[in-house]
Amino acid sequence: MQLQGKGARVAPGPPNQPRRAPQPLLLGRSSAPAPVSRRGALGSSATRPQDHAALAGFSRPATLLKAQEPDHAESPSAVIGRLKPIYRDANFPTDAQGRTYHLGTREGEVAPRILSVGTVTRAQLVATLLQPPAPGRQLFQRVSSRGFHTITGRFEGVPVSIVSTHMGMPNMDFVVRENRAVVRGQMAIVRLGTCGAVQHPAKLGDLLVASHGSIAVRRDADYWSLLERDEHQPSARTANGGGSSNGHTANGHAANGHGPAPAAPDVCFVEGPSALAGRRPYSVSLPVRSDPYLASILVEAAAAVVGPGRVVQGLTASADSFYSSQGRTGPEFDDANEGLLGALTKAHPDLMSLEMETFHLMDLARCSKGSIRATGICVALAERYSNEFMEYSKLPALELAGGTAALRALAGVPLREATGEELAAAAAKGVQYVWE
Ligand code: R1P
Repeated sequence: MQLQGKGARVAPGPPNQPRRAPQPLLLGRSSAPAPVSRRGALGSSATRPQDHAALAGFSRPATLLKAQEPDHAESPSAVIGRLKPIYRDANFPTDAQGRTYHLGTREGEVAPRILSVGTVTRAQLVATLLQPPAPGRQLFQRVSSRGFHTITGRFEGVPVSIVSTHMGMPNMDFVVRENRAVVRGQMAIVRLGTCGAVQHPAKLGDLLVASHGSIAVRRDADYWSLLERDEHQPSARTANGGGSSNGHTANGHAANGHGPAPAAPDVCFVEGPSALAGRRPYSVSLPVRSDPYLASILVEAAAAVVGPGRVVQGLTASADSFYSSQGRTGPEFDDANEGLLGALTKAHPDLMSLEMETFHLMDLARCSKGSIRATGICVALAERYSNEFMEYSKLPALELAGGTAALRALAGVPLREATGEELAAAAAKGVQYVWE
């Protein structure tokens, strides 16, 4: 799908511009969602031998280790620098304790209300707002071998988890799917990130709530592949021999002798009998929607924390890179992205921010058969329109402000509880909840 115009928005009646948020939207959703679809039973025949010799502290040959490997039920769980367990089920790997492959958590350790943050330091900072999950206990904390941190406690009495998600949509995929697998009943997930503000009224230090949903911006490598193919068929690419070696020119005009390219200069396509045939360097998805009620209480909570003048609602764009797909330019690479930001704000006047994860969170929530409610809030760390970057020392206070708002929204959103059947299955498995 290519850069496209407005008209396909699903969100209920958003305005055309990012806007300040003096009041909650009051777009409540009361209908019960469809039952949660659970994965099949664990324990397929697919076991995977581990080469433990490569891990720190083990110098014995892998063959010897395999022979001495303890029964999987006693294998230690996935923590940094330790022996890894045996995983079962190549389709959705978990260890004998039911711990997921990348996040390393199991049922009972993750609350149905999850705050997804980009960094470990943000997770630890926002976790200072939590109380212990149960009297006499510490906050539950787990670090997976892949560096995902999960912290579970209570916020205003409600069990919540904070998960450091790292960067990009693939990491969001791990976080959403693996947490979905270890939580029963409906879930709510809010992403608290940082972002670049792309236009007014969003400005440095504001809290930007993606209540209009998200689009995805992806670099299409085929564009350059097809350019290369055209290089080998020059007669197919250009009729007059003009233009740059890569098929597009500095002024945004098509290099095929067919006149100016369309208004968006990132759209540097070559027309005519060319392998490129109109392919564009970036694809932009249709919007996916935010959970309207969750977003509305998040806006309300954020406005209560920092004041309504510091909260903006609108659309966010999640890019598949920090650089090219967010319109950052430089001489080292041919990214053909000089006009990307302008094209995005032209096609989506309510676009307020660029970041890298919210789209995938909302996309998976949309596909979760009603089992996940999701939205996102970001601190505007940069202004792309002025090229200003916020003083970094101001970030922790804003992370705490956004974290407070997000935790309040998570604690306040109604969720369908696990069914009796689901709870019975958990009891049969001997699941112990860290917040009980
Ligand atoms: C890029 O620097 C990272 O910062 C933003 C982007 O989405 C990307 O993950 O969010 P976080 O601060 O949550 O990581």
